[in-house]
Amino acid sequence: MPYTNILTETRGRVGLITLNRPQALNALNAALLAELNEALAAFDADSAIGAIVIAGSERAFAAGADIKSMANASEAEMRSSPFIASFDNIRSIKKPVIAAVSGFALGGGCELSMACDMIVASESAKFGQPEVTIGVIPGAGGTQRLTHAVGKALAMEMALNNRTLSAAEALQHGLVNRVVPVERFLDEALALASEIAARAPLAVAAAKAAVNAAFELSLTNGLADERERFFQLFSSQDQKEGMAAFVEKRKPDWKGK
Ligand code: CO8
Repeated sequence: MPYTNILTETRGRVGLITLNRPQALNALNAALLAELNEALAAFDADSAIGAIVIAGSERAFAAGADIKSMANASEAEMRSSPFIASFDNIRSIKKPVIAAVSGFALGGGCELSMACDMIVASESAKFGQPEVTIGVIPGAGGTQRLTHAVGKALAMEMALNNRTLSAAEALQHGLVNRVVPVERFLDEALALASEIAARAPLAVAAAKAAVNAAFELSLTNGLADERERFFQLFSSQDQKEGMAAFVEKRKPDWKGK
C-alpha cells in the first residue's frame, strides 16, 4: 500500500525512508509513525537490504511531535495512545539505521535522530529539545539518549532552557557522526549506509546490538553479552567465508547466514 506521510525507495542494498509532511516540517503524528514503523519492519525483513537511512528534507528532518495533534489530549489519552510506544519500535530494528539530518531536528525529531544508530548531519542541522517551551518535556528519549551523548551539563541546558546545538556543536559533543555540506547530506548518509550494507550482515547486526547493549548493561554483563555474540558468529557461514577470503586474498561473498 502506498504511504502518504513517508516515501520509500531502495538504493542498492540500502532502504531509504524519507519523512514527507513538508507542510508541517515533518512533524511526527500517529499516521507518520505508523508508516515509519511499517517501512522499517519491511526493510528489516528484506534480505536484499543491509542498512536503512531515515531522511527528512533540507529544511527539516522533523520539527517534533505534531503539537496540533497533542494539544487537547488528556493525560489518560496520552497514556493509552500508541503514539509514544510506536516511537520505541525503532529499537527492535536489527539492521543499522542512519539518520540523514538537515535543518530542524527538534523535540521528537531530535529524539528520532538519536534513536537511530548514526547521524549524518548537514551544516544547517539544528538539534534541540524545546518541549519546555510548550509546557512538557521530551517523552521519547530526549532526556536519556541526549544525556548519554552530550553529557549532563549540556543536556540540562537543552532540556531545561531550549539550548539548541548547531551541526558543528553536535559534532563537537559527539551527537553526530559527521557534518557535510547541505547539498551532500543525503548522498553522504547513503554512501555510509551502502558501505555498511556491503559488510557481513550477521556480524553487522551483532555489532549494532552489542554497542547498544553498552547503554543497558553493566560492564561485566556487557562484556559477557559481547563474548556470547562473538562465539555465536563462529557457527555462521559468513565467519568461515570471511576468514577464508582473508587467507585466500580475495573478496568475501557474504550470504547473511
Ligand atoms: N507540530 C505541528 N506543526 C508544526 C510543528 C510541530 N512540531 N512544527 C512546525 N509545524 C508547522 C507550523 O505550525 C506551520 O504550519 P502552518 O503553516 O499551518 O502554520 C508549518 O509547520 C511551518 O512552520 P513555521 O511557520 O513555524 O516555520 P518557521 O520556519 O517560522 O519555524 C520552527 C520553524 C522554529 C521549527 C517552528 O515551526 C517551531 O518552533 N516548531 C515547533 C518545534 C517544537 O516545539 N517541537 C517540539 C514538539 S513537542 C515534542 O516533540 C514532544 C516529543 C514527545 C515524544 C515524541 C513522540 C513522537
